[in-house]
Amino acid sequence: MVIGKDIIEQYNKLEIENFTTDFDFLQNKLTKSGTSVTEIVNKIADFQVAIPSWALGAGGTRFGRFSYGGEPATLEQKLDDVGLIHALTHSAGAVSLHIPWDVPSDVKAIKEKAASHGLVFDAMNSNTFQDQTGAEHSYKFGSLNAVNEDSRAYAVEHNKEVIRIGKELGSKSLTVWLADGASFPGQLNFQTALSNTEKSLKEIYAGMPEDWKLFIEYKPYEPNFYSTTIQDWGTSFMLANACGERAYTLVDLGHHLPNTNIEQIVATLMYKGKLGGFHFNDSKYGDDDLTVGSIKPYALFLIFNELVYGMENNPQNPYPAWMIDASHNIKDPLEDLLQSLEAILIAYAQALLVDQKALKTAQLSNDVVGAQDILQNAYRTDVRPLLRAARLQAGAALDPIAAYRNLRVRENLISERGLETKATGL
Ligand SMILES: [Mn+2]
Repeated sequence: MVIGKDIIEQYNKLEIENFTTDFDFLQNKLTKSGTSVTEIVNKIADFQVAIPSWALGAGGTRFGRFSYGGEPATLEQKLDDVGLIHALTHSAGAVSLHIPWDVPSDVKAIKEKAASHGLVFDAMNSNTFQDQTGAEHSYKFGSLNAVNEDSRAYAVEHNKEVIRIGKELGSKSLTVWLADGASFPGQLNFQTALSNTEKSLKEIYAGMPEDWKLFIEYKPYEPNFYSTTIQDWGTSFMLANACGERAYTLVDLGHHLPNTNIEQIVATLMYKGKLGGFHFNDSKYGDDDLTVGSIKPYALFLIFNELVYGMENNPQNPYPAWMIDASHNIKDPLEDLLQSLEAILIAYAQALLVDQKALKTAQLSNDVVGAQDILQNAYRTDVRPLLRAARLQAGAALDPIAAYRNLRVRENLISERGLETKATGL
């Protein structure tokens, strides 16, 4: 199924009157306070978030998985699904592949398919957290940190293979997330594990083309429940520094212990020029991988406030790679992604509304009340008309979920692909 611009235009006609009323009201209000609405709308329209290839089917927990009809069974179909999301939102212009779940059999055809939907290939993701059928060495007791030299070499070689595939597709970065760690005290020597990981990452880094970046993801626990070798941003930062200039830390929102001040981590990394990538999701307790903005939208806004500040004030930091990293256990995966994109752009737009000059003045005079008011004035602004304006000018849907439902996209996908399909890797 492909959604043409003409069809979206028809749906937009149904909502244009309400949109215009809301937009005019907000535009007047913002213009009076000296905000350039056009500039903000353009920034929202430019903001593109990568969709990972594993997010298009139903996810699951260790208790099981409830499949969703019409799931994409092939890489081509996964690209088609991202294409649908991009057509409706104009904010999902990239896809992030997972190897070995998405090894392209015909690179040229895959590149053409992606281009036909206006998609580029963002960061490649390697997988050394599970053994594949016929694997010569096991990752059961670790991969880049393993005491077994063969497992380590095997994991490094896999990452080099991911780089080779990514190069053919036009990707420019590799994300490494490791499950490596220990489930019990005494199981491994922390220092040896860290030193092995550093050596392995350096080998991978040396295997990257000159114009590639390495993103090192961290996570405090799970699947190992006693220790994770790359447990926090500090460990990732240290390893990135050991690798070199083009190695960076990647922040995944769900990879923190409860109540961690993630916005401060973002600020610290951008100050040091080392925030390379960002994975969006939301959580109540742990790495819950829920819809972005569904549990802690204010925290998301505060994080975006630091991201916006960093993008404007830290030329030493590269423009971060954005990706949604969530699991859709009970929602239609595509609707879940549409909701997540909306939440990301709302937080971004609100952060763009923060009066940075006034905030600085308040901070310099220790006006604590004033500083809080400045942030919350932005947070409490209903910025949704700005998102709609950005979509309207790009030929996307004013209300993506309404359009998705009206066009009966899921029903169409089920009739094309059947009820029993299963996305690879899930
Ligand atoms: Mn992640």
